[in-house]
Amino acid sequence: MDCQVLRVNWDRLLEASVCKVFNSHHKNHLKAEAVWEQRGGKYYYFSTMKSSWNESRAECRRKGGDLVKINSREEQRFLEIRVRDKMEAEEDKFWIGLTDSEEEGRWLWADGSPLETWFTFWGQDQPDNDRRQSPDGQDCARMGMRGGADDLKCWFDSLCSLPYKSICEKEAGSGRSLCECV
Ligand SMILES: [Ca+2]
Ligand SMILES: [Ca+2]
Repeated sequence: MDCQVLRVNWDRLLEASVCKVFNSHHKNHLKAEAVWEQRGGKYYYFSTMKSSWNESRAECRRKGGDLVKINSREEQRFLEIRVRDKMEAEEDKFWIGLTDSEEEGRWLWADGSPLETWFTFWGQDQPDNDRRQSPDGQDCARMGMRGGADDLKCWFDSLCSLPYKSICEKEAGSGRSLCECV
């Protein structure tokens, strides 16, 4: 075998190994991606793990997203229906990326943008910063009405430290790779 042939064979072997690793990684990636639901330009992940608002947010970020920010009535409608299907009890609501923990009454989305007062879906008499559970009041928002929400209004301010399910969101396309080896 001359040097040229050996080199070609070596290159092919190397390429095959690299592709094998790459493809296996890619398959795992696609598998992980499969639990995210795609809608419009976004992916949503409905976590069944219950944790505090802060922990839920950290978990969304570890997954490459953040707690959901709701930008349109259509998005609210989609989420309201999905959450309704997933709720197992009336209090089984899902954290969303909305908090007034920095300053009482000033609601911010997780990305720091303010909640527009004309674009809210608070449930009846919410937010009420109810202090019965804790003197801290209620500074984090959950959503969901098991029986369906009147005019999509199903946000509730709740005690941030309580463990609940959550909705993560990320941009479609983020963290994805294309395999060109096969
Ligand atoms: Ca509050
Ligand atoms: Ca409340």
